[in-house]
Amino acid sequence: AVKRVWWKKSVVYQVYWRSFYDTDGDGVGDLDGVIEKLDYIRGLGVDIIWLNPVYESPDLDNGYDISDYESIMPKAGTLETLDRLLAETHRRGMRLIMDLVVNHTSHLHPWFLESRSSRSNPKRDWYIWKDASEGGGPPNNWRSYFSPSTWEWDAATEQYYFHSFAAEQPDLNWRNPELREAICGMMRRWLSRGIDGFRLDAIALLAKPDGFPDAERPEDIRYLTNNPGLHDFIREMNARVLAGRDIVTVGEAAFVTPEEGLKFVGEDRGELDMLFHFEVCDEMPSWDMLRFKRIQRRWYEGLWGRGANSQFLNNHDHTRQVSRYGNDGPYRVQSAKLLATMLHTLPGIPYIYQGEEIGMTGVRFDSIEEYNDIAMRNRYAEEVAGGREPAEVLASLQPLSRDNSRTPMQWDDSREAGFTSGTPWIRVNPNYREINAARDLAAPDSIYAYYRELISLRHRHDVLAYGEFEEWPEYADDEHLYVYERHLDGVRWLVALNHGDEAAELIWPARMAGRKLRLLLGNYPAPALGDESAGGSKGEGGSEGGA
Ligand code: TEU
Repeated sequence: AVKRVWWKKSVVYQVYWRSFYDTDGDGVGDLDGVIEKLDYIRGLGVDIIWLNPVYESPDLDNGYDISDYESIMPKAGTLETLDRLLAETHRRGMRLIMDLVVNHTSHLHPWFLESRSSRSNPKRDWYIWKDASEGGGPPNNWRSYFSPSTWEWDAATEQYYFHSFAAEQPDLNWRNPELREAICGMMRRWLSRGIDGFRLDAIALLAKPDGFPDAERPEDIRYLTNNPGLHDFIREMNARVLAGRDIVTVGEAAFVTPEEGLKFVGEDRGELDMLFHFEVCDEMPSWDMLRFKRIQRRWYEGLWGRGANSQFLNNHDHTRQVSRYGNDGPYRVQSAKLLATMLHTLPGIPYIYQGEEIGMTGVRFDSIEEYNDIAMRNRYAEEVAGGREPAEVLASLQPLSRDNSRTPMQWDDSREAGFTSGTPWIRVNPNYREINAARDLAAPDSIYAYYRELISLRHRHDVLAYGEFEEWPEYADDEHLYVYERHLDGVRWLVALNHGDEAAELIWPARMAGRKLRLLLGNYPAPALGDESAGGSKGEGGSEGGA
């Protein structure tokens, strides 16, 4: 049976605070802004807030380059502001988990400044240093996520240091026990402050292979992830920090299969509670119904009853779902509701990325200068340096640029969408006059209202959190229709989704004859359900239901 625990009935809302709400007019969102908007978040019925990194940082990768784990970046606020945000979140019956980046630090972190100061410094081994290869170049041929090589030359001590991301983000050496204790101590102090858990950044990268052998195909960077020893580190972190507490943890685990995913979240593993896998976001650039169904089947079979999964299609690293996987044109509202229905009724805990609940869309800026994302800017520079036509490089990088999701939250149709009284750090999406929270809050059939209803259904009924998942075989190979049931203790909910551009009729299978159906929620005017399936008692909790 599926283990029952509070966070499985929860919905998580991700706050990318720098783009959420600016209260001091510097053009960057801040923690006071998050506090001011807590009622808006609570209005959805959200249970948990995931806050992107707010720690002291030079901000080259928007906070994912930490230079002090135990102070707050001034543009976000202070430790006092954070404590107030925590108290105000708890007062509203919500919890807050912090994003934690322990695979690497900023190159300006004091630990790294010491480590790079000399080969004999006590913290030298807190990072990964290697001599040049025979030919004088980098120790191996690996690419990093954000640059052509994972190795950066340090002239002062004449060695290379390792970085999975930008050169300004040196990887920590998790083989070093002192380093591990320093991280665990810091995590314990954050938990003592009252936070409710962590989102663990790039957690699948902590272990590196012995000897850093060359890769067959350097461009396929999965060699950075899931190396031997990884789970020893996570199990040790659990034993020394996480175990026995009323907290929740979610690990970002790129390039994992369901079998590997179970190692992170298996209830008998003593590691993490749930994970983000990226089979969709990393490996399905545009909507592919059949592929998505296969992915969902594999993860259900791999995890259900043994560990928890998340459900999401966008976040601060992936472009807006209604643009990438839906329709952000004339059918934007229906499409946003369709994607939400799917994410909130498939097995797993739903994560809402700020702005998704009002159907915010991706963006197309005119020049590379208007983009902020270090990953995109580094790649643009690399491709242009390699001789590709700049306009063509820009066009190729725009659809999946992380900045698509990082434009400011669109609060209303006043200047800068009500996000700031100053100049925003990144341009507001020009469609804010039509797409904004004020408009959705005023409209009973808005996307925001629909999300609130979906979340309420999850809270009022156990079937979404704990019910089995069963596709209708008649539609298993349908390219447009996704039809499945969730069932628990006699309650059966039918979800019928049409991802296609054409209207479609749901053929009622003979095996379902006599089954009564009652519409719970739909992104269209309540249909005249055929007489063979209509009927059923009005009101909540009937034995049949359908979204
Ligand atoms: O992202 C990690 C990362 O870039 C990959 O795991 C990628 O996100 C995954 O394959 C899905 O596409 C995290 C943060 O979310 C990101 O914002 C940071 O830039 C990065 O780590 C470095 O800290």
